[in-house]
Amino acid sequence: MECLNDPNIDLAVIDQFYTNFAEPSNLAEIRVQVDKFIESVGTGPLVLITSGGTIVPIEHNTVRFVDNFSAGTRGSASAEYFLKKNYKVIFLYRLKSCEPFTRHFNMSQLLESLSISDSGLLEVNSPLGEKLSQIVKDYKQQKENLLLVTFTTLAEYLYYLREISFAVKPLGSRAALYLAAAVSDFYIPQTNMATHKIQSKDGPISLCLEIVPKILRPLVKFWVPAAFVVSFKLETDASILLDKARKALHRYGHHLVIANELQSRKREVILVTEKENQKITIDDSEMEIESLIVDEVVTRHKNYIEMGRNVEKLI
Ligand code: 9Z3
Repeated sequence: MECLNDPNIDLAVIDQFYTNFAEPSNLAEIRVQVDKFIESVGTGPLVLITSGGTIVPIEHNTVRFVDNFSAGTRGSASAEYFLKKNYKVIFLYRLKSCEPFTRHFNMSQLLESLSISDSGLLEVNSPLGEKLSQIVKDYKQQKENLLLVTFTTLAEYLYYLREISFAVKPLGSRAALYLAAAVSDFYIPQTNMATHKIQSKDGPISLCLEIVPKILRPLVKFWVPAAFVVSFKLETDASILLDKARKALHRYGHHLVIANELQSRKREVILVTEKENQKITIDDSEMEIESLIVDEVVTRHKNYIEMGRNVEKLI
């Protein structure tokens, strides 16, 4: 355990951990897309948002897997608010979880709102019509500023997160990471995994899941050392939430932990920094808490960039 305190060993432990998983076959292709997107950033800010839950397969030819509750609401809503604040957004999200813009309606609502006129033209009816035209406008205006990358498994998430972090590193403090995905803390090493669908005729099974090391540590220290990093801490027991959030802040040395409790996460969060705890609540059901969270994060990110400039001037 001692060796984990040595920053160099830390990286070696994580690199070793990655070898438990096969590299996604499209990793290089994703890197090309991300690099191209980053070229378009100019001198403005960029945020990498992670969103949705990861799956942990229990068979190589996966029929069954361990999943979690995350719907990707926090990440997808936040992406839209960052775009409104003129950020370029890389949205790394779980396939089939909520996406920016399309999250506002589902396919049946869309079909329900469409009709075909006598002349054969497709028409959109109220009440979705008005909402839809605003969403279409916003989407068309922002689509060049948004890059979508999907993952499904924990392994894909881990590889993409590391690769995209390497790609955004040169942006220095202009890059922010907003880690809202609900990432599994447990995994099954490939060597312990059944190749084919496990047969029920063989009787009950027990699963032994190993602990996923905390990759926030190498991420903050090595992958994106100058970026502004925001993580989320989720608990179901409110009495341990703040303590766990503060411990995460100290352990990883990043800038902000946003603490939320499962049941109240859409109405209340607490921003935890070295100096203070700031509670954000909403009671107006029309409002999304993400708009207030993103306001705060953007203000803090701007101050962080500015602080870096002032230090540069002094040197
Ligand atoms: C969060 O806490 C997110 O706010 C939610 C959003 C996943 C609760 P939804 O996707 O929910 O809108 O349904 N994300 C981070 C959860 C997490 O696993 N954090 C790790 C931890 O708590 C640290 S990075 O240990």
